[in-house]
Amino acid sequence: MPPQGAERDSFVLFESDAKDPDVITHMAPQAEKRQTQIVWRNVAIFTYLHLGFLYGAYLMLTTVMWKTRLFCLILYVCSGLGITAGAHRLWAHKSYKAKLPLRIILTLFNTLAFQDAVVDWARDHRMHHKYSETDADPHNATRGFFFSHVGWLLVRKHPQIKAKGHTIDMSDLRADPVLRFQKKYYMYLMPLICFIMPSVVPALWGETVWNGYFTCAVFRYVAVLNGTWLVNSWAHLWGDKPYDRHINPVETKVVSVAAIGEGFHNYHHTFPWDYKAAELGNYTFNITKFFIDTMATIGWAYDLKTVSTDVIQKRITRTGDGSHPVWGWGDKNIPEEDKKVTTVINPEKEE
Ligand code: ST9
Ligand code: ZN
Ligand code: ZN
Repeated sequence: MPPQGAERDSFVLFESDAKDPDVITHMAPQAEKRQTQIVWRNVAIFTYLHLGFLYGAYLMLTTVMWKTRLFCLILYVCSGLGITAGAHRLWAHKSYKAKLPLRIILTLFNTLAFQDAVVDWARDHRMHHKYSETDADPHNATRGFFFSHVGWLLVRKHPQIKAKGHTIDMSDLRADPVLRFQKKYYMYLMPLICFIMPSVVPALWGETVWNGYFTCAVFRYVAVLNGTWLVNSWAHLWGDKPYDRHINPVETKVVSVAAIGEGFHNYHHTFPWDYKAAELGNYTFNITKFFIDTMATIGWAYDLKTVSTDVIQKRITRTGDGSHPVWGWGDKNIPEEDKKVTTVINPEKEE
């Protein structure tokens, strides 16, 4: 039963509850006709960056030194971790806690990724979970692949985002001095860490600054952006839903590789507080889990939250689509009574 009256505004939805008609009336209505105001400055910047990405890819395949290629890969993983282990799992979801040295490292990695200050990123991301697939979700995937991938960064935000924004409590992150420092000096830190440092460091082993800029800065930056955006687009459109078939997010290994462990999105939207952002967290597909586990062994990451196998199994049998490799419908271990209470959507018609 969702809370009533004023309390409802701070009620965090479990997304499958969105089927509840009482909750639906409370959620942001889908505007029949949306007025989109294109931000041409962003269109120009992202066009330039993507052309630079293509040129950087050409240099990566032809003239750059092996050390530069390796450095580019290391920067991809580090900036990726700044988003996955930092902005996403640590700060937006608080799925684990981090000691000061780790918070500083993740803030540096996060600035290397240039996806705006953590407090702003996490505010949009908390909106994405609370108001998933409505106009108050910044990258509402019901508006199609392009909008959820990059289009949402090319237009003014829907008024519902600003109207519902006050329901998101950000006081925890605003209280962190490391994040306050990042936000305050972002316009200096970001160009230095994301563009200047990756361009000049390769000069140490004889690479040109030109090559360093187009590969380790532009190519790497745009690659990480697209890896991230795929979680909003592809991972909300095409794949299996073993944990909750009522929501749009899916499981996709392709996106998991690009997004270093963030493609298990049906699981993540079902259990957003799990530090693995996946049920099993196989290291090949979830480098981020490997990183957090490693930090935990040296004591810099602690209070890692996860979900018990029992709870996951019950959820799979109650709301999954039957595609789970262990507890899918083909599994003899599923109790008959669980199968009886399961509704089959669009059942196959008998000839
Ligand atoms: C980028 C972000 O790319 C990507 C995020 C992706 C998230 C993915 C999540 C998936 C899970 C994790 C997977 C990780 C995988 C990683 C893989 C790595 C290998 N609540 O925004 P403004 C209010 S960034 C409350 O300007 P406009 C607020 O008052 C790329 N209030 O709106 C605000 O003022 P302030 C680099 C809100 O004017 C005011 O509105 N960055 C909220 O409509 C104005 O806000 C860029 O390119 C809210 N949520 O402009 C910048 N939002 O902030 C792109 C707003 O002072 N962005 N308000 O409080 C922009 O240029 C603009 O935001 C805009 C909208 C044009 C898009
Ligand atoms: Zn999502
Ligand atoms: Zn999330």
